[in-house]
Amino acid sequence: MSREKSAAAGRDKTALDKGTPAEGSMTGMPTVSVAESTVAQREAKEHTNGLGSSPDGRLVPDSRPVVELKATLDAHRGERHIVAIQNFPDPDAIASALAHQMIASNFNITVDIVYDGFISHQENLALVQLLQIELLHYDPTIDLSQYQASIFIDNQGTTTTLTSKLREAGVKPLVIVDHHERQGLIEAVFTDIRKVGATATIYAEYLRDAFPLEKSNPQHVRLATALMHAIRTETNGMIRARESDFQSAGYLSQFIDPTLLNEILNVKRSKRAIDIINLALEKRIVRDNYSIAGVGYVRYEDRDAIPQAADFLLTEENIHTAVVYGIITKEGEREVIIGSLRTSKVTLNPDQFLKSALGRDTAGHYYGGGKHEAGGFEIPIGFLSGTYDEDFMRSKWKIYDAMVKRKLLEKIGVIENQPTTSALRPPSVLPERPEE
Ligand SMILES: [Mn+2]
Repeated sequence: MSREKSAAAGRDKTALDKGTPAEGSMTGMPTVSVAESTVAQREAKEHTNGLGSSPDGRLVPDSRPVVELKATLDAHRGERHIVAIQNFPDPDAIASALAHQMIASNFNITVDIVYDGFISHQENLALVQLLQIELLHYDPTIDLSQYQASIFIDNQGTTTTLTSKLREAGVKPLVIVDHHERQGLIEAVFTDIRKVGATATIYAEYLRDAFPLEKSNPQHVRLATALMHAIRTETNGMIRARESDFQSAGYLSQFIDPTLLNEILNVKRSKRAIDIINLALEKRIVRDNYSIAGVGYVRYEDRDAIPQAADFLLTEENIHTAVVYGIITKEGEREVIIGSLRTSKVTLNPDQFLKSALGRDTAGHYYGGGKHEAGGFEIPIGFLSGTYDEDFMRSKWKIYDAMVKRKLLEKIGVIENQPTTSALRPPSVLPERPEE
């Protein structure tokens, strides 16, 4: 317990490393519930009636991280802070940052929530829009030196490219609140890193203990709804939740707007995304444990459904690699083939695979690339761009579909083993075969 409790207290590294001998005997436990200490602390709080110090000197309310957070923020009254969230913000980062913003406002601290990447998932866009959360997308015109301190929430500086930019601008880390493994890249004045299901769990606890929410305050209702959504997504719908996550969710449940939560969850399962996943299932061809699907024309807004479909195809038995692609259409913009690759095969390097399968354009740029376990590609349609009659659209898709499929199958090495056309022409892919 000592480890987790110290981590919960977030005081400093020495406290974390030392532990006391008496408690040390318990550190053999693989996981320790922070919630245990929370409950004990709450009992202590009841005994001591608030924030007074307890004579036994152990589980005093003052040891709660929120007390230290308050003191830290109090020492920085009236300042302007930046919350740096990861480059691809997820609900946990977004909701927790919002909670921090609201807590900091009690100390007249202005907080900007900034990310240096993309919000691409439909569900996250819905969260931001429905809950009226103001996120700033970093661009170089933002003068980072205007901030007196940086706050890292749901990350420790390793998953945001703002870390180095902030360092260069001389902005010092003040607060780190996270639930990932300790990464040690940056040091802050206040650090609260705990092994709980979500950062939102920690912020919900801060709120419960020191900044109580009110049901009549619509801002509070939105915040509670965002935090609840975060805990749910981070714990796979509470399946991986621990006691502390349930406690936080229990507290939040008094304030959430179920309709709003439902709306966010429904967007996550938007019909169009499901349709595209369905289409990928229908159109997929399976060769040597690879699953490949061309899904035809996809609206720009639904672009994110392509990686989701690839993720889904990967769940099929005996499939180690899935590729899904389609032609993205956007009014007034050039058409482009967008593809996603997902693999669970350790020896397959998505970057190399896509580069060597698809090659490069006349300017020498590769059409595709990737990282560990995932990759993507973009192939401009060029001269054939534009929406015309149905026949033309169908022919255009067939040509591109056949070409992409052929390149991938060649790379996999299955295409030489059989007549080209049979590999390219599973009935479901090309239902009406033109006479070529
Ligand atoms: Mn998280």
